[in-house]
Amino acid sequence: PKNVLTYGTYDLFHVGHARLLERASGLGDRLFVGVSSDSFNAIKGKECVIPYDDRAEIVAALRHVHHVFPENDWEQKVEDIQRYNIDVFVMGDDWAGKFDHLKAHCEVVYLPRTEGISTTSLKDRLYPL
Ligand code: C2G
Repeated sequence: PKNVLTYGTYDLFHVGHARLLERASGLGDRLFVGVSSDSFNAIKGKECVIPYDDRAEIVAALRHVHHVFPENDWEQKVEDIQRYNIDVFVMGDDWAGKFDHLKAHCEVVYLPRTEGISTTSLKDRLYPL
């Protein structure tokens, strides 16, 4: 089976996330998702609304997702690629080029983001500035 890997915070889960995961899953047979831990989000400078356990549970409930695990730092991707025998690494194209070094280990694919939706825009709808 062809294994696909992606990572994300997946805070306030929305259609942009769903469409990314659906397309990523279409690139193979099993989709593995590293969901950013709360501590890693602090390192990324992202303030999360929803705690890791809930974000991970939502992603794990998706039909297209085979396995969810925590992403704790920037350094674990090669290890994850090896552990899960990954064939394709996928990210939205806001990351275009940033993970090309992983081409030494697997295919690297950047998919177009879904326009007009983001966690930040959802927050702004709740609390207009
Ligand atoms: N995404 C998308 N369209 C949007 C918003 C997000 O396609 N409108 C994609 C992003 O490109 C990413 C995934 O959905 O591939 C998850 O987005 P985030 O939760 O914002 O992920 P991020 O914080 O960028 O974490 O080590 C990698 C990082 O953990 C990625």
